Amino acid sequence: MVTYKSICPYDCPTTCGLLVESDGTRILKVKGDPADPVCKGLICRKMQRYEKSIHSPDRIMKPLRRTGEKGKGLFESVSWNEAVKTITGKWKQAIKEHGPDSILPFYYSGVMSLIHRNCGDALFNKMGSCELVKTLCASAKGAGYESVMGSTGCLDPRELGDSDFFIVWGSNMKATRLQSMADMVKARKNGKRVVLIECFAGEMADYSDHVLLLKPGTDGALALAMMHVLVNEGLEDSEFLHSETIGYADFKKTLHRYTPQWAESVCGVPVQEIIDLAREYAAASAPAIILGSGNSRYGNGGMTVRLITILSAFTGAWKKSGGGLCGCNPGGGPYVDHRRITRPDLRQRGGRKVNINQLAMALSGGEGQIPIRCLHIYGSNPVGSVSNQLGIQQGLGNPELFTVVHERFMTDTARYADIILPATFSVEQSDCYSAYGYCSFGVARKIIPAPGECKTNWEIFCLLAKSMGYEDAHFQRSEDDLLDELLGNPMQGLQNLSDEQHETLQKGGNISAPFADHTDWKTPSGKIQIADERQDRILPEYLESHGGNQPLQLIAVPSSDTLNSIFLEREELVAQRGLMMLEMHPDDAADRNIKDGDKIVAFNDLGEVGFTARVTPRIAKSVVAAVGIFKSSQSINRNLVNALHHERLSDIGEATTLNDNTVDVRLAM
Ligand SMILES: Nc1nc2c(c(=O)[nH]1)N[C@H]1C(S)=C(S)[C@@H](COP(=O)(O)OP(=O)(O)OC[C@H]3O[C@@H](n4cnc5c(=O)[nH]c(N)nc54)[C@H](O)[C@@H]3O)O[C@H]1N2
Ligand SMILES: Nc1nc2c(c(=O)[nH]1)N[C@H]1C(S)=C(S)[C@@H](COP(=O)(O)OP(=O)(O)OC[C@H]3O[C@@H](n4cnc5c(=O)[nH]c(N)nc54)[C@H](O)[C@@H]3O)O[C@H]1N2
Ligand code: SF4
Ligand SMILES: [Mo]
Repeated sequence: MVTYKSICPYDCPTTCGLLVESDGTRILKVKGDPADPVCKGLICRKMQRYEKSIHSPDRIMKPLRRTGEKGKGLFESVSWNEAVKTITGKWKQAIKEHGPDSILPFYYSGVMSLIHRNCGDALFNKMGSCELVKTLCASAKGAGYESVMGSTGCLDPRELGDSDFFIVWGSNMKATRLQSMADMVKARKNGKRVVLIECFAGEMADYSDHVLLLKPGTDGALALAMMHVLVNEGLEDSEFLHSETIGYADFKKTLHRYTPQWAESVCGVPVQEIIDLAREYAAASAPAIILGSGNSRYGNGGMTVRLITILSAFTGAWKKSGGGLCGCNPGGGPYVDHRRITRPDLRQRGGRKVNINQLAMALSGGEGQIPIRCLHIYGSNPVGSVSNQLGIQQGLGNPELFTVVHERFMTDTARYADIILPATFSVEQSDCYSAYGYCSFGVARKIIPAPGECKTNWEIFCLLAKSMGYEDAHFQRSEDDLLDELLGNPMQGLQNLSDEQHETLQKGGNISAPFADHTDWKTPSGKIQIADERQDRILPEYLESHGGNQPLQLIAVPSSDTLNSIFLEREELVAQRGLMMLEMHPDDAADRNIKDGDKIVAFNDLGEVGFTARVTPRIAKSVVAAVGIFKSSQSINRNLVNALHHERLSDIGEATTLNDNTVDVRLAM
């Protein structure tokens, strides 16, 4: 038995280092690597039994061809040769009849390693197909932060040990940022305070000294009122604001409008709590705002993040180690040249842009639009994760659409495939990783052979390219060759490595990059941009979210026991998570005669979804929350929460607005 170093491949800010025991064909045990610079041995419970997922009896092991109605999940096995010939035959026909814009590649965050996540781009660039706009997660947050800070790295979580006050602004860190919790918990034991700003406080309430519950999508009002108080009471760092920002003088003139009384009427947080929070924030020397992504998934999400980011500059917090805003990208890279993977140079025509959040719309076609005839899905489960589930299922059910799904399990999306291709796990492939929440980079080589007839994303795109007749040398290499090319042509983040770090990358494992300089403002103006000339609204202001015509606001939040729709194969995690619940406030439940544990239906103009009610005072009034993504077989009426999500986009960043929907709820009959 040998122990190898590996890296967690999932969409989580950390890319934890793993120690993996193997006998050469199977993985026997997985644990956190104590020597890993980021996770220091602490991994979540999901990955502690990773081998159970890898060797799950439910894995798809062979290429499959549909035999029954779309969506029913009836398939027979076919050879790889047959599967590849069928796919490229359909592609060639679609290109001939409708042009390459009739082919839509679709992927998101199933695997986050750099080659296997992105390698399909090279083939679809060569083909000139549609281009997917990949804004399913936190693009409004990215756009809002970038407007103010450019590409300046955010506060590095490794600095949180120096912070003396914490605002956890809409993040269930225990589930989604476990490794950033330790310093905060320690600081709290030493008397430092943690304030949580949430719509649904859940498990983080136990780690906070004070919880502010607010109406969804109104955080911008709270941030504005805090800045109003800071200026009113002379608590802002005027010198910092004048020397390090642009637009402060004009912005300051607008702040008189945003009184705490006004904010209370918008976000529901009492005046005195707003004033106290502003004072406490100003009294701290190195306060950290830890920002989740939830409040950016609204029609006003980009503006909300702009305002919170500007607030983080108001008291000069960024001057101190531990002060500033954490939860965006801390920088440190780029480490490798992505273009060597995605090969934009192979594209000879601009493809039609399709926003990932509007898959249903794209599949339903429209007047004058080229119909999507071929859909190629990998590393994503849109039936469970993308807005307008019922619209997506209708689109996938179209007999004229040819769908390929490259998957490890029979997901709700795979059930609609014409061809399913069996995919691999991270330990069955070689790749490199860069964490999006830390300054780190790592390499993990293949440990065991892929079981059955499973193939990696890279292997499949090479086979498909060959069958399309593309002779580019790019598609004739192994993934290890491509990985060596990436490492042999390092970018800025890998150029000054120590011998020890070189050796780590050679053998496998994560290296930690130095702290980025958070006061070297990497913006077009060279300053923090309160005013941003590139925006429609040059000066930030309060914007309303999309909202809707139903009385309850619905938010969809991650679960501790799953990662989006990953880990649904793990019985113990699924059992621990329990039924598909809808969290609701006691007053809202009482108004509807609903008791804890009742079967209920949430509905709006898009659809109806069956849930079990969980009545809790930890949620704001008039808000309901659905925790985690489920399988349709776990749902009372086979619909999932995203059957209630519209396809509307955010103000900037073209992002999902999956938290910005309204519903009403009734007892199920
Ligand atoms: N265990 C686990 N870990 C995960 C994931 C998972 O599914 N499970 N998902 C991974 C992915 S893809 C991502 S993007 C990341 C991070 O994902 P995030 O989306 O940042 O997840 P959370 O940390 O739960 O933060 C979202 C929080 O925002 C709150 N919220 C919603 N709307 C509002 C609002 O208007 N205002 C305020 N103040 N709060 C609001 C929700 O109640 C929720 O607690 O996590 C990753 N890690
Ligand atoms: N209701 C609700 N909806 C959400 C969210 C939520 O919290 N609640 N979260 C949102 C967020 S933040 C995100 S990022 C998105 C994520 O949405 P998606 O990117 O669709 O992620 P998953 O639903 O986890 O599906 C990933 C699929 O990739 C497969 N996979 C994993 N590794 C590989 C591989 O190496 N090769 C191939 N071919 N497949 C692989 C997995 O088996 C899994 O079925 O969902 C969004 N949608
Ligand atoms: S899912 Fe996140 S916390 Fe769990 S091991 Fe992977 S990177 Fe670490
Ligand atoms: Mo995400």
